[in-house]
Amino acid sequence: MIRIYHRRGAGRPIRVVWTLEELGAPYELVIMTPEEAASEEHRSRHPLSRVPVLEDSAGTAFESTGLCLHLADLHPGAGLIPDAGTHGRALVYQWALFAMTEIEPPAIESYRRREDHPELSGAAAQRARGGIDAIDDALQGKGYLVGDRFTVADVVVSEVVRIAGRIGVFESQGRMAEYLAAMKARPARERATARLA
Ligand SMILES: N[C@@H](CCC(=O)N[C@@H](CS)C(=O)NCC(=O)O)C(=O)O
Repeated sequence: MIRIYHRRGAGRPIRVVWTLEELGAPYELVIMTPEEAASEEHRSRHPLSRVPVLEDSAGTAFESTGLCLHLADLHPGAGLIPDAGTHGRALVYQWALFAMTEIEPPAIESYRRREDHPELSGAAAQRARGGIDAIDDALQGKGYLVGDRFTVADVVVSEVVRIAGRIGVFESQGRMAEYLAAMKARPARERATARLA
């Protein structure tokens, strides 16, 4: 049985729990207090004491996007990820890693520096918005990022962009607002939200 470690209020574990819900795979969710997340026990699961962490009979693993990709791979029949070696698979890697490197870090930097260094914060927000604009362009005429079906890239990208919106780095409108609303309304995401509450 897969076990996912979450800390109440943490924004990234939903990526993994949503993926599990899309797959219909059984899992156990451990919701830790801040003290439990900071404990030596949790540090043995994650060297920086972060969440999410996945644990199964083989051991522990961390990094939300890596976990989503891994879970999709465990259930190839579910169609959440194209076959390894295909162009579709390359695009899933492309967008998931693009969100994690080109959008999430500058968005978080912008939020953290907003008071002590507004100029740096503004420049970082600009970088994050550039990445979000690229996603917006890729969604032109499409409901999903890769091909014509929902993939794990949509989980990662929509959650990263949603966090950027929540922390005030950009305001979603038009196509991006519609995309985020459609992703949020997926029954599997709603179940994930309810489990994490
Ligand atoms: N890149 C990591 C980031 C994990 C992360 O920073 N998680 C936050 C919660 S959303 C956390 O555990 N923060 C605790 C801390 O920074 O001490 C991932 O995507 O899994």
